[in-house]
Amino acid sequence: MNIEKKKRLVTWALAIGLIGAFAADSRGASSKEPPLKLWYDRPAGGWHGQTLPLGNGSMGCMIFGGVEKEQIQFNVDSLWTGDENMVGKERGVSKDASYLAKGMGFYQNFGSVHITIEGQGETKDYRRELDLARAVHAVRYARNGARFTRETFCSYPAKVAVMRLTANAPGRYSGTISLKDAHEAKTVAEGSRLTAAGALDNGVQYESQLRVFVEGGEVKPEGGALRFTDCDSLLLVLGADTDYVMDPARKWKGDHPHRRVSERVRGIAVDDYRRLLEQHVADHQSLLNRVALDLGSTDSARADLPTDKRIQAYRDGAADPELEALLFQYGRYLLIACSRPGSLPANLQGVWNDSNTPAWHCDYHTNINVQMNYWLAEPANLGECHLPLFDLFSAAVPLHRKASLIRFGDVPGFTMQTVNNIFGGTGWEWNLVGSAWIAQHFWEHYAFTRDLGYLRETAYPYMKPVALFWEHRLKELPDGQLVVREGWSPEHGPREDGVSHDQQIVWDLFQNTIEASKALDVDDEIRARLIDKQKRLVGPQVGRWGQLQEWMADRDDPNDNHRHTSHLFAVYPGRQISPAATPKFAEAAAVSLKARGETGDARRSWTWPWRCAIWARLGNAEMAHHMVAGLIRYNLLPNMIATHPPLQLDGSFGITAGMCEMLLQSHAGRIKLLPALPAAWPAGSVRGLCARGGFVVDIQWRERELISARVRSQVGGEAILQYGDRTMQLTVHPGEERRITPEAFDTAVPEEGTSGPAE
Ligand code: FUC
Repeated sequence: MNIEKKKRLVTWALAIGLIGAFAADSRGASSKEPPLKLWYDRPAGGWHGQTLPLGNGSMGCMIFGGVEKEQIQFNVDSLWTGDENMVGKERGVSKDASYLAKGMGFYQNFGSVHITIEGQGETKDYRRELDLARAVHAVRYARNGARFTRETFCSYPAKVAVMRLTANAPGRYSGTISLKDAHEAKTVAEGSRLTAAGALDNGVQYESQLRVFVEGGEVKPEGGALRFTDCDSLLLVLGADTDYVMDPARKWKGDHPHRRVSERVRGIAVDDYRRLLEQHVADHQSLLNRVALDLGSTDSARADLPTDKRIQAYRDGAADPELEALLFQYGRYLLIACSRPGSLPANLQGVWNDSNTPAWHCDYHTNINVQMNYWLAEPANLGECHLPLFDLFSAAVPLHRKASLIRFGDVPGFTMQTVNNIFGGTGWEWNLVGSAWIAQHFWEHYAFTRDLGYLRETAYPYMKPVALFWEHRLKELPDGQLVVREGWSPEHGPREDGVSHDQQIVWDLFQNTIEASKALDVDDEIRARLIDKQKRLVGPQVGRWGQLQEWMADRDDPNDNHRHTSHLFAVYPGRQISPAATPKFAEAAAVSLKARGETGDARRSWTWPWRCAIWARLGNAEMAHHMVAGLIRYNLLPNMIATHPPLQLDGSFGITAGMCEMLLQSHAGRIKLLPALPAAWPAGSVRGLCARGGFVVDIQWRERELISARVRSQVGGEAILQYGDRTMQLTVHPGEERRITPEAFDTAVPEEGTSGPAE
């Protein structure tokens, strides 16, 4: 930055310091967050891409919003066919789809609630919306002289979905309600309750119950359904569960869900709606409101368009920073809706699925997808939502260990195959570095929270055996260097030694395990061995056209637009390559990424977010933003969920993570403010992003320059803050918040702290 620019920045920062502080003080940073609503002027025409998602971690609902026919399709995360899939494991490397289908099983559709509403006359002023700020879905319309409102939410504290139908005139609701089980279990109607219970072929038992309360009029059973007549309002309470428990020692099976589901729907009365709603909104906002993002405003005519038309306008070239901010918060909203403490982790479709044979089993893919689902959790201030990932993968360790012994002989530790179910079952192609990539997540939760108890009890017990597996399995080359044997650059290329993706993940695993053992002050000997082995790993290599090689042999094709960018792991989500510490490799990574292009196979739900984060780490703000735009242009459904196709939630979660990397980075021993701020976001603010070391950061900027930042920490600590090419040393005491203005940064930039490889 030249001196003139710096002076202007300082004067300006001082001049508006007061204004900045004023705006910042109401909610910690600017409170100018755009409305967080998706809305449509017609009901969903079909489930895929049009219905709107609600969820409470375990339970997911997709709402259609029809006027005469409403439908709530619902799921519970543990309704799966399949088993521990041990037979498959004996086959080792296998592409046999039939074995995959058998033991792997599929995530199942649970069922749907259908409401028919009798009435005549033309429908006017129809609107359905999803309010991300409250996690409430609403349908509004006018008909036959009355205004109708329908609100739905899915409550984490109450563990039920709730729908309330009201009108501003009495007696307007007559019709039927039915509960359709997706496995054809019979629905029993009794009083004002519908119950459907059954069991899957693998023995998983499940039950759903719907209770209906009416005001005015009456409700009574009719066949296997309920009929309501002349009601002023209706309240529907839906509970559903299975007998799954996340415990292999109990064969993944607990009590029949009947009692639990009955209790959930029983405790509720007709006038409980307000209480349930308030409790739900407070719970949701305790997570959602931690982060606010303002990327600048959109022309109001465009911002007011129904969301599907607004996405189309964006595709046609209209700038819409508010839509980009909405996309950011949607990723956070969706993670809150499908991954809460006690639930299973988010699968390929989060928790939303209307099929009993969904694409890719709707599973946990460990070669990019499940990891990308969780990239946002820590930086976007949703650390608790990360926990279900640790729960399931920790519970699966005995199975993964058993499978690894069968496949690899007498090895320490464990790894897994590419696809994983909820019973510790794993199938299709050994993903040798799968467990090491999952181990990175265990480490990251500690890196962000500095929770030593968690590191000791949860993370390190997972990381250490994985590190031992790799210590044992590496192959020594004649020159003493170490390679991963028979690896695979995911879904791209043959099995061979020294694949870059594998080398980089093992490097990352060793680095994290070394740091973890140091933090816990344990396993000195293992640490010394890992330090030695990490140094001897074959490192990144620059190939003949200046690219970062995907394999040890220099055979990358510059015209290859394959979707995976596995050899760029070291840039993101790894930390082995960075522009400051390893500039030549960073340059080569940019050459490789550029060559992958953005057409054909490069257009997938998850390709844009990964590339966004990599470009952000490489400091290329415009390319990072181009990736945000690419996702919106080519891979967003009308309901704003990312599509592979079909819908795949990794893209929705990943883009939030990528945008975090554009605004704040903390992987290289320092906290970088606005490392990749694009021209499209000249002024704005973000409140509540997390940085490694236990810091929470707010940033305000104007004319693409920092105005002020706030850094706070519950645990306290020291950090180097960087803005542009200037740094400052910061100490934050536990519970303290520090306000920083641009003039606090010194010009001197100390060497960036990293243990990256020599170039
Ligand atoms: C990986 C990817 C595919 C898809 C699948 C679910 O195998 O290569 O593109 O996302 O996961």
